Amino acid sequence: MKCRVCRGPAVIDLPRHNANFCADHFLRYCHNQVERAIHDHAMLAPGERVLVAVSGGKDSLALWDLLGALGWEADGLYVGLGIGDYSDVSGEHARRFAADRSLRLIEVDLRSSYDFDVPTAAAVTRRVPCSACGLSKRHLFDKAALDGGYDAMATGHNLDDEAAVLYGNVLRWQTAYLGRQRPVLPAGNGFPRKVKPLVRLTERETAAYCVLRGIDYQVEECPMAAGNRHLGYKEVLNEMERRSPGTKSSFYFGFVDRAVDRFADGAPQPGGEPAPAVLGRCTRCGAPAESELCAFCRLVERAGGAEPVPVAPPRRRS
Ligand code: Q46
Ligand code: ZN
Ligand code: ZN
Repeated sequence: MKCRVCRGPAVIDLPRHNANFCADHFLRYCHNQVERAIHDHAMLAPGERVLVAVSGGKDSLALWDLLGALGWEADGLYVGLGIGDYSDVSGEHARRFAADRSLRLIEVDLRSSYDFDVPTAAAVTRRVPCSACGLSKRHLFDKAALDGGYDAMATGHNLDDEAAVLYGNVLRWQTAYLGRQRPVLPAGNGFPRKVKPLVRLTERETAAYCVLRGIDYQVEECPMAAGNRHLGYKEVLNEMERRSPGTKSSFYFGFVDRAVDRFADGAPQPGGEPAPAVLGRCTRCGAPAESELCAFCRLVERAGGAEPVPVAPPRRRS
């Protein structure tokens, strides 16, 4: 197996590009893909400050590393979710990455700041943990980005994540979500700009990037991921990709290039869905809200101070 560029020994094969790369040219490939995503979707302008949502996993640490390598001023934000050992180890990886590179990591801990954690919130609300978790992360990311005056909030969503979410939204024709599934969401209405610079890389590629760059990351799977539909969608898409390399990329980028505008706010909605509500402000925290309190403050009302529930040990990734 030889590198497509230099003909030296290759360390990775990328069937969807019909290419193999040596370590140096694979790292260059990753830089190029991220640069192209940022450029093609006008995610960031020169000199802008970025806040990276850091989980301690491969994608967010690869993203932070890549943005730095490409010259962006990027700080990290880690949210302590209180998911037992899984969160403890994830936090350690995030802190070590930042300390080793003298980067700034902002930390927010759900338990110490809001008196609840994700397992407790899931038990109290009787909803899947990812629902309370996603809601909390979105709220705290938005708040930190706005409070810190960052120009954009960057997340480590990769091509597999985006294709799986798109697949799920199409299966259920969730048109409001489809209209928002873009690699960049502009700032406005109390929200910061949100960008996904890894959309051109798969999770196998971000894992390989971390290994080649010597980045230690959380390899365990979140113990609360069971019931998360996206894992099943990823399996289906991986099988299709195996049979026909390039399927994920053409599915996702075909949608972004040719279909997402059809689902944008204001576009006629299939099934006569009502137009999205105009948001007011949360009377407690000032975040955008559909009622007196925003969804996060309502969650704090319900789960804050509740008896903590035990957490199952982490599951190793298959
Ligand atoms: S951390 Fe949170 Fe994920 Fe765990 S509870 Fe679900 S959303 S799976 S990225
Ligand atoms: Zn090479
Ligand atoms: Zn609020």
